Amino acid sequence: MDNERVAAVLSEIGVLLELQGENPFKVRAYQNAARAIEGLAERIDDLAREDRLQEIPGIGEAIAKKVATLATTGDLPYHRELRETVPPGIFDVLRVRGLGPKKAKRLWKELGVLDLRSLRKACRDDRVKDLAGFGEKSQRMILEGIAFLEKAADRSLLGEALPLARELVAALTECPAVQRASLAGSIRRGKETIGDLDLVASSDDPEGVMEFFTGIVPDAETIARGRTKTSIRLESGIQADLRVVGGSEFPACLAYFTGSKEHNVRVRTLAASLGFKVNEYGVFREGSEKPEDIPDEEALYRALGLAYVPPELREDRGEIEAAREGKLPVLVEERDVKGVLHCHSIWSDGRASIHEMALAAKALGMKYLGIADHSKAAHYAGGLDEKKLVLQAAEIDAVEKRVKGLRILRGSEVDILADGSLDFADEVLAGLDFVVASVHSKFGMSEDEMTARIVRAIENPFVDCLAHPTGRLLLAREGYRVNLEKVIEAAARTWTFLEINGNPRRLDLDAVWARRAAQAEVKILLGPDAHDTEGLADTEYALLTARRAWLTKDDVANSLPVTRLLASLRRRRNPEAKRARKPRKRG
Ligand code: DGT
Ligand code: CA
Ligand code: CA
Ligand code: ZN
Repeated sequence: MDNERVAAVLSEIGVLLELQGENPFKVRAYQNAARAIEGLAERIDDLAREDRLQEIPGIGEAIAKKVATLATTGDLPYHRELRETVPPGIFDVLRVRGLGPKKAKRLWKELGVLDLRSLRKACRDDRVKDLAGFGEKSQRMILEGIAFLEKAADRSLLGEALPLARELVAALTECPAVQRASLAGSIRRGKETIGDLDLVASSDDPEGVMEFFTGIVPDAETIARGRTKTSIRLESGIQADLRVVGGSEFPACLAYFTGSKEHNVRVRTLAASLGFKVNEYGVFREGSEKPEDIPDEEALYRALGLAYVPPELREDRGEIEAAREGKLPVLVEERDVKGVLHCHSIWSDGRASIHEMALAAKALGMKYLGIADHSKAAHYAGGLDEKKLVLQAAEIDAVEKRVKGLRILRGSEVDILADGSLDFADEVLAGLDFVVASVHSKFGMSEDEMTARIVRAIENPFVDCLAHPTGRLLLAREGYRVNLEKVIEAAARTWTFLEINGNPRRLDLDAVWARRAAQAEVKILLGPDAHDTEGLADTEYALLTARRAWLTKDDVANSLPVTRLLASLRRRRNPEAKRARKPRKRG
């Protein structure tokens, strides 16, 4: 069993013990063990085999025994038995924002809440508000939380779905009966969550393609099979729809099934006003059965007097007007991104050494890598204190000498404390190349308090970037309440970057807010928030979100070469330069 799975089981044991009202020390022991294993560089089953589990800090004899069983057999009877003592639906209840084990236990024992259904009923019957520790407001928030979860239930993360979808397209391309194949739907538009995967292919032998598709992955279940459309369900539960058309129909079909629905409606309306009909089979002059000659999507847009609209923009947010006037932005591209900041290492909760991260960044063609491990307040993530920060600097210098052609920048992901002050003194921050600041605690503040807290942090001249500005976790947790307009205003005034965090569970800022920030002349930093070498590739999800936000190369801070990036960071620390700043109007 891998470290992540073992850690998940231990953390669930902690929750189960808490639901049972076990003593807090025992609960905490399991939580700490889970975190320790999550942050481990070595494989847990190796440690178990070598009988070295007790070398892990925070793991005593009793837990080590259980971990050994779990890691080597993949099963832990103690866990299974514990699980049988609680209603299975309680785990859904725990996913509701604001409900931890203590509250869930009270709802269960005192109101008989067993799952989301009975929880909603208890709220609607007005029974939750009278429970100790709840109230009118929390009853309303619980109802909102349930609605959020239900909406999330049948969607998947882009980061989960995109790799699968690409594998399917690659496999289809190999099929001899397939001429062209492409992603379509929300996955092609780079949307942050995906309802299902849409694929489009062209062929003279649709039956052959469908036959191939139903067997494309061993464990897929065929939901529906037809001549033009076949749907399968992948092992992960994600559904994939494939449409197959003849070669000349491919571009229109691709455009149609790329959507969005709202974009398509606008395209069809425009087409009608020009005397055309557009559908999934082609572009037709009014009254004619014969399709226009449309070799690709570019030609389709051209036929309607439009510049080519990249899929990420097809949301009916002004792209049709811009395409007509030739004012579409030149979207930022992968090759524009010169390097990344906001990466973690084994110094805090990352799983790779600085050297490993550096080699991986270089292999990806990056010119610089920013190490921003957590600060001391983030003890759950093994945050660094001032002393360790100094030691880390020495290692960074040493690694930089070994890895030619890559600058390694010294940074910190410093916690924003409850009052908006920072976890490190200004003198400490001043010694770093860059600083990203973020909120990791006290999510329950009022909007005014949270906004004041974040704005104060942004106003610190050593804070270069606000990381994951809303704290949301897609499909799992809404962000904290914060007035983003005021955050953007403060960032613009102080030359502070705002991040699009590329972790597939975050994508924070989202495309709509990132666009508003850029319109206010705030530079956006694409941050992978990588915790291992593979995490560096999450920069791509931040990039897709940036493109959905209409961002150009100039809007993106890490499209700058390292010397100019560093110069720009130094400038914002200098109050003279800041005062001299003149607003520049966007063209
Ligand atoms: P999703 O799957 O919820 O993440 O979002 P989409 O955009 O992939 O939506 P989906 O899978 O229902 O349909 C794929 C595309 O097909 C959609 O973006 C546009 C097109 N489409 C589907 N149904 C309709 C429809 O009723 N009218 C129009 N105009 N287009 C449709
Ligand atoms: Ca879809
Ligand atoms: Ca679909
Ligand atoms: Zn963070």
